[in-house]
Parts: sequence; structure tokens; C-alpha cells
Amino acid sequence: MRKVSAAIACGLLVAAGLAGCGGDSGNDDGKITMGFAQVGAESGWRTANTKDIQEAAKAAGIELKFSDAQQKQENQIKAIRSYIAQKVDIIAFSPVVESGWDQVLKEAKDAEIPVILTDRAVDSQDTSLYETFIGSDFVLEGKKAGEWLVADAKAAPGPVNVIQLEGNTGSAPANDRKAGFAEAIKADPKIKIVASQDAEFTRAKGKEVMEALFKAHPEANVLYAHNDDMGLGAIEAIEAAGKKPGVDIKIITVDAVKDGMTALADGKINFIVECSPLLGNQLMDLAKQVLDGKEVPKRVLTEETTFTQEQAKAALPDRKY
Ligand code: GZL
Repeated sequence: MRKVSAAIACGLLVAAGLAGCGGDSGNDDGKITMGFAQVGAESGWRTANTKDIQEAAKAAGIELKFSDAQQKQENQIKAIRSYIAQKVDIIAFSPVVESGWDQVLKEAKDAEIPVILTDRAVDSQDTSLYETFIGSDFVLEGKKAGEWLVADAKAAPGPVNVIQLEGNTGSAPANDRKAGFAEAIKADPKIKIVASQDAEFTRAKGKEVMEALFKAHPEANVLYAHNDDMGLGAIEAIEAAGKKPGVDIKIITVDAVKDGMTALADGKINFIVECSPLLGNQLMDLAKQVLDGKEVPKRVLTEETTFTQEQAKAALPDRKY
């Protein structure tokens, strides 16, 4: 109701040559105000995502209120409640985990503030609690990683023993990249996951967890990390153990941020599945459409690809992040 009434009111105002439109967020210059609750600053991907959203808001003339939850759900919920209290026109956020959002999303709906999910999904059954979800297909990303390993393993003489470094427990990318990968490697029974543990999407934790798992599983000859940062941390652990990353233990990661792509070009990583953080412009366009009362698709998928060593060498010079 809020959106449609705002659009009609806006149309009348503009027709009468009065001020432009935006929400009634107390913004007397008619600018749209967006409250954005970010996960944190845990990885190169997240840093690039934050920068892209901030630049896109500026380019779109949208006033952005921004918060960093340091990967804690309670901080994101607090931020969303604060945006509701400030009567922003629209809220967007990247849910750190899939569950536990219904209550605060109902509060936003009751306040007639539309919500857009970016990057990660929620498992709310009531999809009326958000307007749209723009982000990657994480199951497909996991599948792409597994399919590369199945193809590569064809030439492997012996068993293929995988250590998996998972993203934050309960997060959509961790759940789905794990599921997609497991599905794909069923194609070759000699591929086995010998250990799998949460390393929180960070480089430091990736190194710490890999040190322990590699010591417990010296038979491991493949690492699948749910993001580049954990893979880069694991490379330090592999080298400290006197092994050659990319040779003694093949490495597959997800994201394709510059540091990951550099390691791929250098042969320390063998394959990267891209997950684009550049959602900002699409997010701002969707926000304007929602506030203009236009129908938007419930799911907007981001374009992304994969990289081998040769493709990384070619792509690096123009890499934006
Ligand atoms: C994926 C995003 C993940 C990245 C990680 O869309 O949520 O979170 O893969 C980041 O690098 O920490």
C-alpha cells in the first residue's frame, strides 16, 4: 500500500511541478534513503561488495545508511530495527545465516518498509516478507567445482581425498556450495571427502583449520574451499607442511577475487568458480522500481563464470576487484 500510495502521490506532486519523489523518510529533498545491513568485512569478496554498493548508491543519488555486523546476526537485526525506527524508504541486507529473520522482517513489513535481500538468501516460508533476492546460485557454484574435479580426477591414478573448508555454518553459501559439490562428485566413487569443517570465510581461520585437518589427513590430495580467502590461508598451511599447493594438493575455490586469481595464475590454485560481488547497480535499480510500485522478479540471478589458470592470466589485468 505504501509503495502504490507513494507512487500516486509522487505522480501528483510531479504533475503539479512540486518536488520530486522519494519515500517519506523525513527526507525533505525527496531523495530515497536506503538502510543497508552488511554481513561484515571478512573477505576480499565482502570488501569488494561493500565498495560496489556504496559507489552504486552514490551514482544512483540514493542516500545510503550502512552498517557492518561483524558476521553476527544479532547486529544485523539491530541495524534493521534502527533503519525501521529511522523510517528509511527501503532496507537491503545480506543475511549472515539463512534462519531467524521472520520476526524482524515482519516488523519492517508492518512499518511498510520494503526489503531487498542481496547476496545471501533467508529460509523464511513467507516470501511476502521481502520484495526480491538478488544473488548467485550457490548450489550451481558448488556443482561447477565438483564437475571440474570429476573431470580432473579421470587422469588421477589413485584415490582422490578431499578436505573441504566450509563457510560460516548456517549461511546460504556454505550450505549450498557444500550440497552442489557433494552432488557433482557422486559421479566418481573414487572421490571422497575425508574431512570438512567451518573456517568462517576468513584467511586466518582457513590457515588454522587446514593445519589441523592436513595433519590429521596426510592422504588428502585435494582442497575445496568455499571461498578464495580460506583457500589462500590454507596455502600457507600447506607450504608450512612442506607441500606444494596446486601440485601435491590440488585446490578449488569460489569467488575469483584478485588475490585468488593471482594464486591461480601462479599455479597455487587449480580452478576458481566466480561469485560476483558487483550487485550494487542492480540493487539500486531494483530499489527504485520497488518504490515506484513496479513489479520486480522475486529472484534476480547474478552473471558469473569459472576460471582455469590460463583464463586467470588473461583476466587479471582488467580485474575490477
Ligand atoms: C557469497 C558471499 C560469500 C563469499 C565470501 O555470495 O556471501 O561471503 O563467497 C564472503 O567470500 O565472505
